[in-house]
Amino acid sequence: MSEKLKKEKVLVTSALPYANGRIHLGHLSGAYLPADIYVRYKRLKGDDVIYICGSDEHGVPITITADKEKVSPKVIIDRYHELNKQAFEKFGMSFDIYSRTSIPIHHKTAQEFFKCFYDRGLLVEKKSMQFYDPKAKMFLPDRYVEGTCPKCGNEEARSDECEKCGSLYEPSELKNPKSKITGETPVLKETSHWYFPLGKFQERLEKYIDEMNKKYGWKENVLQYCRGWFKDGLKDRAVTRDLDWGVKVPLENAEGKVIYVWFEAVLGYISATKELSEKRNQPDLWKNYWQNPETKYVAFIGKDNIVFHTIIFPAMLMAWNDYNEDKYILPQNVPANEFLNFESKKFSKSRGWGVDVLEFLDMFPPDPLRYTLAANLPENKDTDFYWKEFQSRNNGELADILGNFINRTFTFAFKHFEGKVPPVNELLDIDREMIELVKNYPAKVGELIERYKIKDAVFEMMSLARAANKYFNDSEPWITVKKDKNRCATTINICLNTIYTLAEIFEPVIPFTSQKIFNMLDAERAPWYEAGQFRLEPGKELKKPEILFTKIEDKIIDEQISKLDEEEPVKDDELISIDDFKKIKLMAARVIEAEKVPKSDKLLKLKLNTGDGERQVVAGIAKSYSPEELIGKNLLIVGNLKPAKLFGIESQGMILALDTDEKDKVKIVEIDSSVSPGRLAK
Ligand code: B3M
Ligand code: ZN
Repeated sequence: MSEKLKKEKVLVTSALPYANGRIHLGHLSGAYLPADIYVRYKRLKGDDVIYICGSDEHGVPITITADKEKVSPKVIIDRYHELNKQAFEKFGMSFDIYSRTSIPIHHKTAQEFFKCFYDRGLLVEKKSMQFYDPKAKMFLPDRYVEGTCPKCGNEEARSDECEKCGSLYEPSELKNPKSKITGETPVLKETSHWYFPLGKFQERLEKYIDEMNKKYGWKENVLQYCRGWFKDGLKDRAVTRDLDWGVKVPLENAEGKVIYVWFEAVLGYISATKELSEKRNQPDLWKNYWQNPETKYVAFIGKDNIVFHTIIFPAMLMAWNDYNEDKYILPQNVPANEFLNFESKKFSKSRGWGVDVLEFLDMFPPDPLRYTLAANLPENKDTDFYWKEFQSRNNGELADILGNFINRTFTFAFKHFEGKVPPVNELLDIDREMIELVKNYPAKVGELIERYKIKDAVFEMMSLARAANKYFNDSEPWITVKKDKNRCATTINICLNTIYTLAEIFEPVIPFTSQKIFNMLDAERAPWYEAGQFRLEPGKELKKPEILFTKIEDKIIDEQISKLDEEEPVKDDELISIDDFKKIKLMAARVIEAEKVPKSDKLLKLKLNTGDGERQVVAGIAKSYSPEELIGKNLLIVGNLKPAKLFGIESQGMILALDTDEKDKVKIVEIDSSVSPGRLAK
């Protein structure tokens, strides 16, 4: 049997989304749609696949949402688990199970791992200083504290992790910490936690990733990320938290402590598979995948989850395998995607930017969305969802290329061949070329999907539809039908068989439409690699064609775009009092000198006339203005800001500038040149 036809045992997981909000299009492009396409292809290929997902229902993201709404975490997880499950279903995600981490099986599994490591003396108990909010009377884990990242200066860094530069640090290293509950500056107070000695696994992890990469080709973005971690050296990681929502630490004297959400969430993949085994009444099912060295395990995630899937989870499994007879397999590949933005900006729930999946699917069918997202997956760099692109992919590609080809072929078959597959007669070169082309497509597309080049695979799928239209045009059946009906029959036979192949290779991307096409052909799906071999017998009756794609009018898209311009609502907790505002001294200042700050591409050093004298201000506007064009301009500045050092240069104020649609570009607030420097805003 050739390599590609060998049946594989495949375990696929997609990151477990937090059940604290609705999933949006960005989530789909990161960890879900690519996995679903991969899984659907693998199933058609005949591989033995299970596909696992579920809600991540513990951790601070959940408790924060619950606190905000003043309800229990249970209310939040029940609500969003249901909503997200529905959204995935409507979108056509073909999970074998969509489980949740609040179920008893999961708690038991996570506690077993913890207990095993604890009993073998692997976990180290350490006292440490953690942020404590004296007003709220509680330890503040992770995201309850915000401050400035000690590594990159990001002002919205979490207590132990910076999303911007990806570094992890001790809470005590965070600068200017603030409690998210009370807004107070928290104090550091002693507590004790158990630590997993990640450093002990560094050598083995490096070897594991290296081997997997050599054998299976890991993505460059993933490798880069891991190398960065190894270079810094892996450190002990606390695997417990002071919190009461989560999986309880299974030890005496551990009241008020739960297992760190990441340490148990990754095990959620295993517990979900156990739940599936129970549901299917096959108790050993999960072991057949997780503890079977023949299994190929692929973990689909977004880029912010890389370290947990390539380093922490594998280290946990290695540790388990060191002490137990029943050994787990490790991920064979972790094809993490970058992010999808929405109309050039990050998705943001709080700012109301972006569309969630259920909202989208209330307006449009799933397949055009699946196709648009798949054709533009952030595989190597961040990409964007644009309404206009969605429209043109639907109208110009799905409807005009794929839909049109199918439609005109069916119209011919019904009008001139009684709705039956006509016979093949003498073949000309043009026919032979088309037959050959079609035959090779499943392999071409399949190989790309195998290598996680899904975007390229989608491009190839549409190329076959393009080639099919060209074949139809070049064969001129509207002429041959009058002059040489045998010739016309051959053309239509080849077109119908091409439709069969299209229905199959497009199935992973547009499954709902693919099903309709198979219905129209009144045919069953073939094994993937046979889908290009002309399988429709002459004489076979066809079913009446259905509408496959509906064009989306400009009006509908313009409506969506105009919604974007609506003002973002200011929420209650963002309002400030007039007294707060009065604290800020806004004043006019004129630029007298300007120069670039060496080694920085963002900063300019300005000397300003402020009426009462001169001041030096460092401003992040170098990407928008040259030093020369600023001289003489009258600006608005914050005049009573505490001086700060930027790149070692003192800055005695802040220039006001507005953001623009272009990344890194701002517009300074200029004021009338007749206003003298030093004038105050009232
Ligand atoms: N819930 C983070 C996220 O939703 C986290 C993933 C868990 S995967 C085990 O992005
Ligand atoms: Zn940072």
